[in-house]
Amino acid sequence: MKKLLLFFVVLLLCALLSACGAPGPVPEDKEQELTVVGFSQVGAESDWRNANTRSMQQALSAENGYRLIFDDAQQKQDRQITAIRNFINLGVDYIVLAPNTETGWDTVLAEARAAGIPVILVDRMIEVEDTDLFTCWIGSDFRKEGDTAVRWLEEHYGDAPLRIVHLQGNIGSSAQIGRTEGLDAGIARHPAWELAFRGSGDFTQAKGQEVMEALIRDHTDFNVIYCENDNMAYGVIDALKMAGLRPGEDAAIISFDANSAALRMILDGTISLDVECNPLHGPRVRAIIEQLQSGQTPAKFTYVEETAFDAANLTEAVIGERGY
Ligand code: GYE
Repeated sequence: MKKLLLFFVVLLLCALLSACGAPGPVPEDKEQELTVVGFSQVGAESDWRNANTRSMQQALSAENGYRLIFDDAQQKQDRQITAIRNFINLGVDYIVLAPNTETGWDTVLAEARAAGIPVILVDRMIEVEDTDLFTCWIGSDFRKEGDTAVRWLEEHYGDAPLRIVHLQGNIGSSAQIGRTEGLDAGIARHPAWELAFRGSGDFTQAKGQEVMEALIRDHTDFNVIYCENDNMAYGVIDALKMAGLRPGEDAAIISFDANSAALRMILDGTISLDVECNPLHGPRVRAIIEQLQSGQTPAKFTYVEETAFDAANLTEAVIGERGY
């Protein structure tokens, strides 16, 4: 009798569970319909990066027909190489790579090619012997971003003496290389522009603040701070304020990315110029995958449209529409 009762209890439980749609593994046939994408992301060093990750996760969601395998490399190339090898072993349909630095990709990308897995590059560029090692690239023109910042400096200061503090992003990344090249070209054209200091803040707020604090201890003889991203600019601003200096008045702050928090700082005069860098690559990558799936050939290189903001053109509406 006890056994019979137990049998009915188990039966009832099973019926209840299936009625509630208890979570279980995705049925195999459903799973097989999903396009599997391995995404090797640089890290989570900045607001730009986090907005980029969210954009990829939203675009390559299960509802849209994808299974996204996400790997955060914590700004380390060797971790990205390991992630790519894992994706190859898993037999993913596509690999999306946001490369930390430009060089050192030939071997692992040759392995992906040998496995027949297309590699789509986003954000930063790579330098490889054979460009057939990747299917295509989509991202920003970082040199153009640097040139935009320099043009603004020229328009506002002309040939006036400038002592520029330059906080670089992580060395060897396209974003650092292009933005640095732009500034170097400007300095070369203007004998009165001097580099007061140059160092890397690795694109993070904490490092930006640390580098700036160390610098201010000995020198305050600068009037422009060129920060290669917003998060480093936030760190710099905190360091200046703690030292009793007034960002925006004692030194103009130039930044890159144009996150909404930084744009607000343009409205209150803390940041002078923010060159836009668009992180919303998710839908673009999805469109590329759809092109490939329907047998089309996407453009090898696609640069996204970007602008720049200062007090003269920025409005509340721009900030409201931003979403990151
Ligand atoms: O500017 C910075 C991020 O590669 C464009 O990386 C990206 C840069 C971006 O950490 O905030």
